[in-house]
Amino acid sequence: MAPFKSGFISIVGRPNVGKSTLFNRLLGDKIAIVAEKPQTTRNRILGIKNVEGGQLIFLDTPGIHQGRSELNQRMVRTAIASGRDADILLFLIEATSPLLEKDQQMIESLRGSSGIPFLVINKIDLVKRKNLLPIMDQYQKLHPFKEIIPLSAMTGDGIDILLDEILKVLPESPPYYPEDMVTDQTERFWVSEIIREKVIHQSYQEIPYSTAVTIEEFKERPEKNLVVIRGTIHVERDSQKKILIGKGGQKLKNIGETARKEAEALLGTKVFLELWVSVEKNWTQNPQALNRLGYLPNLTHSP
Ligand SMILES: Nc1nc2c(ncn2[C@@H]2O[C@H](COP(=O)(O)OP(=O)(O)OP(=O)(O)O)[C@@H](O)[C@H]2O)c(=O)[nH]1
Ligand SMILES: [Mg+2]
Repeated sequence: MAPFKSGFISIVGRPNVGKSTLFNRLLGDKIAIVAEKPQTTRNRILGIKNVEGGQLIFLDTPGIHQGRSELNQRMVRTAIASGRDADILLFLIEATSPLLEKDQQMIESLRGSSGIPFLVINKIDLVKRKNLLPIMDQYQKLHPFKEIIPLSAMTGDGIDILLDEILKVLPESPPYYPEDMVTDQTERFWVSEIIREKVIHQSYQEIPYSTAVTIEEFKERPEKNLVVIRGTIHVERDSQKKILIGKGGQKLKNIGETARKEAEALLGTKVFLELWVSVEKNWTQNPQALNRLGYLPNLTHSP
């Protein structure tokens, strides 16, 4: 019998190239939040996939970029730390806008990793096949990638090839996690992410990067098949609070409604969700506020 394989596979890349979409696709489920805008993912997100003869542990990470705020810097440190610990590193780029120089910086920042480097070219559904060859050629010269795999995280085209290649080089090891485990993050965390996603989807134009969500109460009432959740959406300015609440509270109500439905699907129970909006001036710059909101200096856990 072939030996069992298991290991950590980190997905790293610039913001908005499709890391979270790829992560969800690899796991076959919507786990990480996805948005049209950059800097959506803020934490390292872990997802476990069990296949015959192996356990693949994927890490979704924040986009690597040059943002200056303390939050941005913590996000980038998190991404780099997740990459360092990995057995396999998936450097994700997008076929629509390869940016050799910026990607070079990203690859440099992960030079210390012992992970086997793959280049994954995403969004091939948006380009002609013949346009891929020059991209592959350019990046090949940049770094000794073990594999270069073009795919579309959105349509799923090429995913099986990536999974096969990962399994080939994954180290022999017993599984790290029990077979019924999907992620190591708590339900509380996932509910906060669902709320944050709805805020992004429903108010991105007005409030780009400045919302955080905390869960104040998460009370299970099994006798009623109910979970009572109270969450707070933190914004940086009074004007943003006004926008989020909306006319007659309508916007906040819509956010709460859509988040509640998704939380119910996630938890498999009824959910009572109450949301508050609170102004936390300049929290993205303030180390103490960041700690309080759950964005600790190092947002990863080593295996
Ligand atoms: N056409 C197309 N769009 C894609 C593909 N993969 C991702 N997208 C879109 O690209 C946008 C960004 O996707 P995300 O998965 O949130 O990107 P990300 O790299 O996780 O972004 P950050 O977390 O902000 O760093 C979304 O609008 C996705 O729907 C793809 O294969 N094809
Ligand atoms: Mg993401």
